[in-house]
Amino acid sequence: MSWLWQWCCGRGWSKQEDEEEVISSTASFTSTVADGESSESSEDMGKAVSKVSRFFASKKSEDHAAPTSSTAPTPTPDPAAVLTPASAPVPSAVLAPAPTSIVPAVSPRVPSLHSEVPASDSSQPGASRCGVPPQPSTTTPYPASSPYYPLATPRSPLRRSPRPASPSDISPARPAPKRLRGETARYLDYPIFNHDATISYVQSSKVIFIMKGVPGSGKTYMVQKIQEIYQSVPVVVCSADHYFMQDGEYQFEPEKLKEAHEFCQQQARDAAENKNIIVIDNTNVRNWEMKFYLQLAKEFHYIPLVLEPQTPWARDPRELAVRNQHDVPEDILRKKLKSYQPVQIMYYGWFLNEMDSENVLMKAKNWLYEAMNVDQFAKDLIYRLNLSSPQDLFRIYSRDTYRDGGSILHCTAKFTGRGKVMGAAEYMDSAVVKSAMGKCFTLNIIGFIITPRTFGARLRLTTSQLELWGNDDNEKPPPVHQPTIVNSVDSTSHNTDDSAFGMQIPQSPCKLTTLEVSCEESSDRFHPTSGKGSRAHITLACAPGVKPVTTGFDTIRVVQREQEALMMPDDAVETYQLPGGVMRSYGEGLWTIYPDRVLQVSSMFSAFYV
Ligand code: 2AM
Repeated sequence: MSWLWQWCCGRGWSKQEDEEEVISSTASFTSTVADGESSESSEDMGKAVSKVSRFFASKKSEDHAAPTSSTAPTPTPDPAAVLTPASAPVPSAVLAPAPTSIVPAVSPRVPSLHSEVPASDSSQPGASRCGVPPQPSTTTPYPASSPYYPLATPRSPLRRSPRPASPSDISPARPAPKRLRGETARYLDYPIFNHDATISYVQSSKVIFIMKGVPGSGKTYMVQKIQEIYQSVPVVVCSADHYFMQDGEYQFEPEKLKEAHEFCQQQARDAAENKNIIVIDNTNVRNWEMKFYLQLAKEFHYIPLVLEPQTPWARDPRELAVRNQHDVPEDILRKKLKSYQPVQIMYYGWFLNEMDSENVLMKAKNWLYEAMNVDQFAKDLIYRLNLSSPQDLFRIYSRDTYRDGGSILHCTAKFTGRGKVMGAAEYMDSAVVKSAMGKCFTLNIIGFIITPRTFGARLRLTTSQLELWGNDDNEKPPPVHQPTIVNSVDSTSHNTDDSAFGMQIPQSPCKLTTLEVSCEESSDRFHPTSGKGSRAHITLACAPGVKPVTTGFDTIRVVQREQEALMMPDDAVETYQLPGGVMRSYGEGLWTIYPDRVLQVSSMFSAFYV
């Protein structure tokens, strides 16, 4: 504990070295204890911190007002119309009220989402071939302060005061001058900080940033940057440290660490009701510490993004000891680095916000209704799934097979299986993947694939998306097993209404970004993708007992059939006209819809963390 005592008494407090010091140091305490270090040392820490607190109390007059966080007023509904397949006679079940989107404020430096996002990926084939019509957008300014989360950003009450250090208090081995914090700014080369389309998309979505890093690595500096850049939308910073802040004073009680973390979790849960951005500012040295927040993200439809400072010294204990603003000594940092677990990722992909997820599901469902009007399609699926009516199909398909209960939609770019899949390590370490984390991309949905097992949206990836594509397009699909549906009555137990694979989102701060874009008639209509990236899809729903990965295999089968069909006469493949598109049957229950228009939707490249 001598380091802390030295820090309190010997070095004095300077106004320059502000809140990062305090928060980071407490983060160090909390995770030190959480990491299972001796309770004796925690007690020592507690005593030392009490001394710090008493010292702060005597310095109260120097305290600064805590920075405020912003919050949203009652959101304004966006009258954006929901697009259905062109001139489709919509069955009554589809005539649900169009979802309204809630439009958060857009930062003055960032143009509107619709003018920005498609332009961000102008290299993509879809964007260059298809004009993107401008879409009206409304903005709602948010007030600058939050009455609800006074502890959300209470970083400045504790300040160092100028106090001459006695030479005996400072170890001569430890260099006294700190590195300038501005230096950390050089390593903030992340899309969430410098890519306008991404900033705009994050402002219009629900994102949870989970910080991970040992003290001194630049974590807290990143949090401050997030607050700065996203100040126009509700951002809530949650930290176990906030629990120990009482009336502007830090009062650490080691025996209350559990409560502190529960408090942090409650803060996050409260914020998850309606805030755009949640930041979890804990050290998260071990992965289980993030578990609650990842679960929260799934439950409340947030896109998760774990942020680890990429400063060159982030893993260098000697350098961290110099840089951390609270004098955590090298040996403790070394221990922390030893127990530091790399993030575990099940898969990487492009994730849609909840409003777009709901909207894409609804549009897809409309296409399914259209397909139902084709007698051959209805009969084929009824026969293969042993259904008693076409409507049963809507009850059969669901998103229940997803572990997370089928929350937001995503397109898997690379399945890494916690790093165990071949090529996972190379993929995770590649510069292109690292630099794309958190970046906004426009996805082009060019069709739908319907089989007795799966219902998927098919994508055509752009050049920059293909760079991130890591799945095997030539993977041999396993033998087809038709799902066993005993009878249509039993099947209703899978889903009880015909909106079974839709999402029920009563209110959301997310903005709808889906756009339908007309395309020129092209010669590749019936074989729009092949080779790299041709497996790219979004699983919309699966039949009972069918795993989502099957959608990818069904997509591979369709691509193979399309290539085979190229060698056949035109009329060899059954083709049916739908309002706004064409449907084809490739046999064995493989049906494909080729819409006249591409459905563009924004997404964030991130990961499914475990
Ligand atoms: P999906 O992309 O078709 O939905 C969790 O299982 C997620 O990982 C699902 O989204 C699933 O497929 C994807 N997935 C599972 N196993 C996979 C595999 N072997 N290859 C590619 N994606 C896989």
